[in-house]
Amino acid sequence: MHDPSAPADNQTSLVPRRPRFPDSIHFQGLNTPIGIEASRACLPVIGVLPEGLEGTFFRAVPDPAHPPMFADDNILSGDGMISAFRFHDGVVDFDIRYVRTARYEAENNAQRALFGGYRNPYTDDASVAGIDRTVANTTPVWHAGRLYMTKEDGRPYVIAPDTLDTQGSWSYDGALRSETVTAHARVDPETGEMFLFGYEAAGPCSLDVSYAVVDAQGQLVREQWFQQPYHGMIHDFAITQTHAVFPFFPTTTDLARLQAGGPKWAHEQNLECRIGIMPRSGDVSGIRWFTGPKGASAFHIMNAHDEGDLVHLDLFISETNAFGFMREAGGIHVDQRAIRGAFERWTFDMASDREDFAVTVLGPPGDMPRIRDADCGRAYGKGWYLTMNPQGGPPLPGGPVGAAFNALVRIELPHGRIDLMPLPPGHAISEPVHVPATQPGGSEWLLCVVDRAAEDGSFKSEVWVLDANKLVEGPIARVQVPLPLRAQVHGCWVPADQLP
Ligand code: V55
Ligand code: FE
Repeated sequence: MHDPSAPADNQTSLVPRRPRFPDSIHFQGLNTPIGIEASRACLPVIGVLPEGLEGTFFRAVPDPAHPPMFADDNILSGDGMISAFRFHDGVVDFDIRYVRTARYEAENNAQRALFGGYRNPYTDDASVAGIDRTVANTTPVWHAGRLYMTKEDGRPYVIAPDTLDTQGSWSYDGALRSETVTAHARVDPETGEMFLFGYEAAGPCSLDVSYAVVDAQGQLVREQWFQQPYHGMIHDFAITQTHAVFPFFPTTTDLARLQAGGPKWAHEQNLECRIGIMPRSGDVSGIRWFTGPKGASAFHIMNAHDEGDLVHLDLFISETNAFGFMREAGGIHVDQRAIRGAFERWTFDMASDREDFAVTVLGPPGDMPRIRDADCGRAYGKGWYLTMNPQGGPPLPGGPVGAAFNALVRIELPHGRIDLMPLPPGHAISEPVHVPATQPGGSEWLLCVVDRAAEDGSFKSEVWVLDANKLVEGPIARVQVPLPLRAQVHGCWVPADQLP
């Protein structure tokens, strides 16, 4: 009798049992899925690790454990992995693990993707309805002795810093009402308080934004909600010593579009940006709204600070959204390399009732800024960020916009010297973490992953140790990593004396 399930000929038995990863920039180059959990002590080091560099560099990468349900999926959907580079006693130990989110566990049990499009629950397999769909892939956050992995579409997961075991989703013992928490928490260096917000706090496409404060002991002490002016994405925010600053850029979502299976975000070039500023310890009813240029976009803020009645906000602006898939969903078709931008200071006068603000250019375009943690919310003298050096050859394919940065900037502020550390062609650099000096006048360092394309198309990854004030001298030490590391989202440095 004919068996309909039998292969028709030998050919069909060669068809892969699983779908493949899609043929797009989100799964190629530095974005090639790796999915290897590993531990390795005493990585090879070229050069000499500086004395006093004791602590752990944690980093977050998205790395999809299964081929996605849809071919137009993007890198921001990848399962969160956390890695640790543990610097101690002149050696570096390395671990990398998946975050065991509820979503990771469900898909791991099924051995296939069950969650659908990027931040679109209406495209999920019916079997996972109601299961937390965050992938916790954006920033490792350290506060009050707790390590979190965060993503702006859900609540954080708590991770054991020594083993990288996932300890579960975190809601401050049930005190947190918001369904979402930003990946860009801000910690006041003097009070130790952590400031959080979450947009879509009441669920996908809700206009509710939460604003919360966690005290230095790790207790949630305050949470208030306000309404955002439109369904915009809010990736980062800022605090000063007296204000909280919420910038909204016109990349918007739409419930009907999601229900029809469409994309989460579309950039709207004709919509203005809006900036809400309130006393950071005050009531959300005290929020003041300012209006900025149409179609402008920013993901990351370097810092903010007060100067009398003025609030300065230093951020990386581009004239449209830097993510191709968010532009294209909004019908905007421009070449990635043609998009103009700058590192700008936006200055808001809280004493006047004007809706506009002053703009000053501080430096060349870029993103992925770092400051000394001790400078958060204060007037500050320097910062670091990544940029694109046009003389550095074609950028390596990788990261969410499809082109990896190839140079590091040190800038003295507000209008001081700018140093550039360009990488040789075929190299990519990830956002640095900053390691403060351990004694007054001592050296401060930057640690960052540098990826190099090999001739066979594979990648070699290293952690570079740089003197934060002598970038031109290049790396003091290069730590060789046994695996290619995917493009980093964000990282953090935890000094050894704070670790268990
Ligand atoms: C960003 C990253 C995300 C995300 C939304 O860098 C925005 C911006 C890694 O996840 O979901
Ligand atoms: Fe970010």
